[in-house]
Amino acid sequence: MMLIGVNRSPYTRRVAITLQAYDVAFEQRDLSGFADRAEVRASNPLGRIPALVLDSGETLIDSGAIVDHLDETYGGDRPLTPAAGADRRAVLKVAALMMGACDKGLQAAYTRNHTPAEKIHQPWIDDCNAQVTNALAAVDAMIDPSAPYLLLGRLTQADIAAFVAERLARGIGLDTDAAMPRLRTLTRKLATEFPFSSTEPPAT
Ligand SMILES: N[C@@H](CCC(=O)N[C@@H](CS)C(=O)NCC(=O)O)C(=O)O
Repeated sequence: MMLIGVNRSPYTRRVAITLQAYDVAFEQRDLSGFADRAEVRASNPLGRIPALVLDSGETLIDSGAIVDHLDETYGGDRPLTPAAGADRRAVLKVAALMMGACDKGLQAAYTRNHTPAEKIHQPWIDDCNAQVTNALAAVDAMIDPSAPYLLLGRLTQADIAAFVAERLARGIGLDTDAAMPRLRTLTRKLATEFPFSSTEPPAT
């Protein structure tokens, strides 16, 4: 199995953490959606990372679809996304909030990085960043500081999505220690666990 993408990408790292959590062997090609356009587009016509090439040769795209496949294939009776019911809805809601926060944070960053300076519309960037902040604050408010994980007393896709979103938020300058202290405490703890520590991207 080959994971295409760099772990700097919250979407790629979400998949890498999931593979490690399930103890699935995989190789990784550290390709970036922007620096390695042609190679990424050869795996995903949309030109985005991550893609996951299965041993059968089939290629999956989009982190949500990929983790869904991994949950189904390797999750057994305790998948990282519960199979049904209220627990499933709760995990999917946190994942949607957190991956949506990643989308908004990256929209702001792409606007800054890919738009001529005179065309940058700061209110749009501010609004994206406000959406990131609100989503993270909503998840922060769900956290019981005495619980080991965000939901269900065990590691789920909610923790993985919250981890990558909080990391992205810090990367774009949000002070999560001050604004989301419970979430930050959780991500500090998760960072010591193998699926998270082993997927830490190199410092740039
Ligand atoms: N919804 C997608 C988003 C993937 C995504 O936006 N990846 C970024 C890297 S962080 C990318 O490849 N961007 C290049 C582009 O959009 O052209 C997922 O969950 O996998």
